Amino acid sequence: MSESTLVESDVEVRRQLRERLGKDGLKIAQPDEPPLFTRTPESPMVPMHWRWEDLHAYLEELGQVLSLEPGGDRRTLRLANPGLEYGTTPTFWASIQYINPGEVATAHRHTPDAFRFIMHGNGCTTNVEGEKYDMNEGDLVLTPNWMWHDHVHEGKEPMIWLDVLDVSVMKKLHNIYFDPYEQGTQPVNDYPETSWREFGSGLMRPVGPAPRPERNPLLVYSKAQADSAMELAKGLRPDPLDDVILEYQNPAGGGSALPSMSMKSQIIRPGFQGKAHRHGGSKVYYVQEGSGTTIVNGRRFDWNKGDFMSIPPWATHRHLNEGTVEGRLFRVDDSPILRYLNTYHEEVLADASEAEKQR
Ligand code: GTQ
Ligand code: FE2
Repeated sequence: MSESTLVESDVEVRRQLRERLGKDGLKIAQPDEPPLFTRTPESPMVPMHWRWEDLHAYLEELGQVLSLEPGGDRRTLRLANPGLEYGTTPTFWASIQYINPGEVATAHRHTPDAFRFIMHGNGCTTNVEGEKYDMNEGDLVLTPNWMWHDHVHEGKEPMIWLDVLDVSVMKKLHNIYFDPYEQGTQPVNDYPETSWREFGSGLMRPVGPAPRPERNPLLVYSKAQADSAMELAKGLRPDPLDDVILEYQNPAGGGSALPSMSMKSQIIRPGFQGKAHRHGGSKVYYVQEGSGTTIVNGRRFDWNKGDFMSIPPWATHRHLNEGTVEGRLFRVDDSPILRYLNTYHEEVLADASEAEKQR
């Protein structure tokens, strides 16, 4: 028998086995399946760049035409990846929430961890289990899983913020739980902003045993503190990949602020030419201020204030700034999950030209 006949008969044998085995809930590998064990990660997620001018126009429209009540009492514009069936990345949904003055996003709790990074406006408060926090531009507020939360807008202008939930991975794990609260909103504790008053300095903490790191005791990170930390970091040796970069840390133990999500602040200064690199996991960037450029798999994203970008797993990318103003990026990535699984890998490329060829 010739080799090609052998191969053809193998294909036929496997096809016939597929029929029979399938009825018993069994499978064997088929030749037409895409390979699972690729040398390096392959992802159907595509690099994305959303421009603020487009997002803003849609948001203003949604603010007019969508009421809050259906759809879980939230008005959100979700950043979807056309390569994925679900999510902004395999781990997250990043959405932009829009709330009009006087509106109430009613209380509930859910298993996905969430955070908000405030983009525009003021006067809206969020209540996380009785701790009521003002939300001002550039603040980061956490809603760790299963904590009750509601948002009440007492200000005069619409408010816009970024929400990120680790809902793609939670859905994959079939681990979504959700409870609505009996009332619309929660009562406020006698001593509001407790977590902030206890742990917000980042330097001091309440006396007694050290808090356990599993549950971040701090719910809010202020813009002012992040800004001063970033100013200090400008005096450090530039990071060859990310220029100036710091992580929002869990003050108990120093890990990421949430178990699945690492939030970071980055400044790309004029003249910076970052090294091309790739790593496991996915990330989403929000351009907090200024402008710059990120080249992802050979596609050039010239970003400006208010834009969003997403980077797929193992995509080659580098940051640069050919302009005259600093670019300030807020970012979330899922590196804590991969690190927990002892499989976070990063590669810095000496020569990006080959890897950067448009894929
Ligand atoms: O504000 O509680 O974007 O529960 C998605 C789900 C926001 C929220 C989202 C949510 C929220
Ligand atoms: Fe929520």
